[in-house]
Amino acid sequence: MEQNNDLDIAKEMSLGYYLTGVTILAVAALLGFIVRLSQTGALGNVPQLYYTLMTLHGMAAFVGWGCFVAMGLTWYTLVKHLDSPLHSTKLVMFIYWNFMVGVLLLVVAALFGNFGGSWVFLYPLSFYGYWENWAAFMWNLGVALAGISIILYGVEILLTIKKAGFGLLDALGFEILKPSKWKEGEKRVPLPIVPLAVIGWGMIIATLPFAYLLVYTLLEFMDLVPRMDTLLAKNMLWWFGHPVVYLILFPVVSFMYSIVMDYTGHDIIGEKWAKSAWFVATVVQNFIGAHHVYADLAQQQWVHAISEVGTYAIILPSLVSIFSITGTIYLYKFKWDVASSYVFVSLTFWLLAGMSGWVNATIALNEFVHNSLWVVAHFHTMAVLALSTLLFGMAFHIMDQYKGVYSKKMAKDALIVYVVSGVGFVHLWFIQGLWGGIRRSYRSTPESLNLFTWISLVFAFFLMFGLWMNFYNSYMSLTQSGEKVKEEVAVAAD
Ligand code: HEM
Ligand SMILES: [Cu+2]
Repeated sequence: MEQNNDLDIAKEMSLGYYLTGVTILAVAALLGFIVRLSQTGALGNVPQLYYTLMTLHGMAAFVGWGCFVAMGLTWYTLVKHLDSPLHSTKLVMFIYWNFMVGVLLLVVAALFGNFGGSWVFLYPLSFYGYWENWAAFMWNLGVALAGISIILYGVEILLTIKKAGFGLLDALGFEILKPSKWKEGEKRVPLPIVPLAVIGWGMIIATLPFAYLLVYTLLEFMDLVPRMDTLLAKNMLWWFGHPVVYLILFPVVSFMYSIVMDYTGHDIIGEKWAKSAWFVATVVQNFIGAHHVYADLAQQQWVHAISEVGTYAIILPSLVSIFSITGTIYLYKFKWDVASSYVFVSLTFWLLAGMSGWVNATIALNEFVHNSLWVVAHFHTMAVLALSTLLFGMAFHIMDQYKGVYSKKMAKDALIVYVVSGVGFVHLWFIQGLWGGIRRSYRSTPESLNLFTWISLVFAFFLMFGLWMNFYNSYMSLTQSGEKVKEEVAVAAD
């Protein structure tokens, strides 16, 4: 009874984060559409509009939706698989509200102060834009607040695991080194907990250099410190900037394990292999961010080399997980429903997006695609088709056990609308990128392919519409009632 209560609380926490995040996504998708439209020239010559809305779109979609919802759905997953309560629901509430204050500052900085330094706002860009100084200050402060929430998220995960009686090192995959743990009937860390522990630990480490950079920038705005070395600043940013992608991906893998376990009634196959791969991620995740600065010739060669090898190594957890999950679905009877359909699509695009990522990671190929629209295509394939899909899948899975899903049919239709249009949308970018189109350009590049931009708008519209269908369905599921309740009402009316 006690346990059920803890799970109910975690469910409400998770769905609260989710509903907020999906609302942010609904707006972010509209911004993305306007940004793409502005590149055609249809709105006139509007570079500032493009940069400001692109900056807000990137931050809102990636952090306000992706990271925030991945964080939110973690609460349920922890309690469910650890069979033990959260360490502190007060901390979970604080993380939420502190993050929201950060979001508010970001919105004000962009919409009222015109900040448009892109979502990574490479140092020292904050000091040199068409925007007001106060706006850049507020933007840096907003990101710093989100950063504090991210660190606390990591802390809450680790403390919850500890509270449940598991060793932290074991949860990070070190269990594979202990033969005694692998005897029949031994209690081991549940597999869905492992990616959560890895990202919890990873974010505590990686956010620190970034937080230093943000605080330094704030002090520099107050003329209290001199200009920092810009290459050092870039490395500090990317130390965090790469693994923050894992703040979405690793929880997504955890949710995928969890859903597949529920839908097959079996554990994921190859547990030891999967944990070995997570062990690699624990070690390597914080040493590869410099693959974002391959083009900086001032960087030492050995840093480039380590980043390339490390990036290849971090492919392991993805490959092993894709294999284990697919194997589990193949071997056991899999129930096809809303969440499982989303899992299937997510799994497919995770593999495909990984392939274009491998191109980016390879220095000899990166030379051709660096800062081109190819990169934008790669990360939208990942963010929209692989990660967002599964966040929806997991949210519907939890909603199903809450008041029910308002319309399962709509959830499945939305998946079709959004996948078909998403595939079209990203491929026009892939083509433009290979043709020399550069990213973050307020006009279509290459100019000769402006028609491609126009065509991509048709796909963008349906993509946005598909996301809105999920937004509407989620909102109705949580505020009105689920399908089950609807059916009961229909029966009562008969
Ligand atoms: C309807 C859906 C979407 C549309 C129409 C859209 C459109 C766009 C456009 C036009 C850009 C500018 C690319 C360039 O010219 O360099 C962009 C950038 C970006 N998008 Fe999206 N996008 C969508 C969904 C998403 C989602 C779901 C995410 C993340 C979860 C995301 C994350 C980003 C990021 C991080 C950037 C980079 C911003 C920057 O460079 O500062 N987008 N998107
Ligand atoms: Cu990266």
